[in-house]
Amino acid sequence: MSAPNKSYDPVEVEALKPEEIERMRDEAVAAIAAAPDLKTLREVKAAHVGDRSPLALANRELSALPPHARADAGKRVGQARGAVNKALAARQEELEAERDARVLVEEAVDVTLPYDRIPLGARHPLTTLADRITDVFVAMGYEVAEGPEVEAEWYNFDALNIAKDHPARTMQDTFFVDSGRGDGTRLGDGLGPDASGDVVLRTHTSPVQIRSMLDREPPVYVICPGRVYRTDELDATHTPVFHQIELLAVDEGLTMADLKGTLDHMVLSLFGEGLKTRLRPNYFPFTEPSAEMDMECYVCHGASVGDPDNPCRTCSSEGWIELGGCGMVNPRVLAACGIDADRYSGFAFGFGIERLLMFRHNVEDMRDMVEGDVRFTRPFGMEI
Ligand code: FA5
Repeated sequence: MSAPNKSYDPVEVEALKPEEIERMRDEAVAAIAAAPDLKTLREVKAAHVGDRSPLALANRELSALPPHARADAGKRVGQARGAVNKALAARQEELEAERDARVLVEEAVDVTLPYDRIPLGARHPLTTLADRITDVFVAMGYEVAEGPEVEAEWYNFDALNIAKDHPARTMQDTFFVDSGRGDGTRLGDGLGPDASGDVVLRTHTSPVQIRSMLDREPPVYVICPGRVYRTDELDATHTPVFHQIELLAVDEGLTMADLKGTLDHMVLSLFGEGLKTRLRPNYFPFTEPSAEMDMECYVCHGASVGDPDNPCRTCSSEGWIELGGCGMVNPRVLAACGIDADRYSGFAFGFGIERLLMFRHNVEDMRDMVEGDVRFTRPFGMEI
């Protein structure tokens, strides 16, 4: 058996000659240093560090060497590759820093320049608040119902058990719509099941209850947001055009307890947990019994009552905030809509959105809501 060939000269492998390795290294380092941008550097990397690069090929030649010569040559190739990788990483960092600095300059925004855009519009806070309340009930399975703002007297008053001589039916409270015919005929003639009468700008959203019951078979669960009109002067707490939201539920076996539970759920959804509600006796012709709904003041929780040192602006130190009217639907109203009042009962409530917006968002003057000044609406953003 012949002895290992210790006289084998590694320089005979062309690619592994020391000067050849140095040349490859220097060429690679020079190309890296000359790369003007990251794209070129990527190409240089592929050419000098990639699988087919001269140093990678030289590395593969190592296995052709006898073991004793391999260590030296391997060290040289390894050092050369290390130097190239180091140069590559340094140049990469340098070029990235240059790019970042350039982007910062090129994409700089001068925030001191004058504002030259038309500000984006936003939904009116009354709309977003009405939508939020509506959503609370839609999530419970209620259907949204709407009706006309120009309404026949029958729907606005008669069907709701509001007597012909009720003060709300006078021109002091209600906007009547002229027939324009000049012959004394009334626009509402023929409108509504037994209708003869005038046409009015609806004074509340309650006529939508009537339309909903006439349009559907019970059970009826509707939520009715809408615009209403009254001959009130515009001042800090009144506007002649305002918004209400009405709720109506008609089903078998509904009681005041269902009304109270529904009210509690609404207050929880709009103001958070732990607030009490209460019902105070009241009178509405279309509900019997009727009540005013109050909620505990969500700011002072009643702590301001009798404490002149800590007055509460939200509830005027009353401890309670009045929400609106409610009650069990008067059986006469059910009957006017063809619903069997012995089998079905219902509850309803209605309240003003402007008033709710005032105490929920500390708006002090209702006129701000109607003047259309974006400085009022903008802080509400697109949310409520
Ligand atoms: C009604 O309009 C009843 N339809 C509510 C109702 C529905 C009771 C269902 C029972 C069952 P009232 O007239 O109180 O009720 O008006 C309700 C709310 O409208 C008031 O609480 C108030 O917040 C608001 N409101 C009344 N007039 C104005 C006004 N001029 N400007 C702004 N909001 C008003």
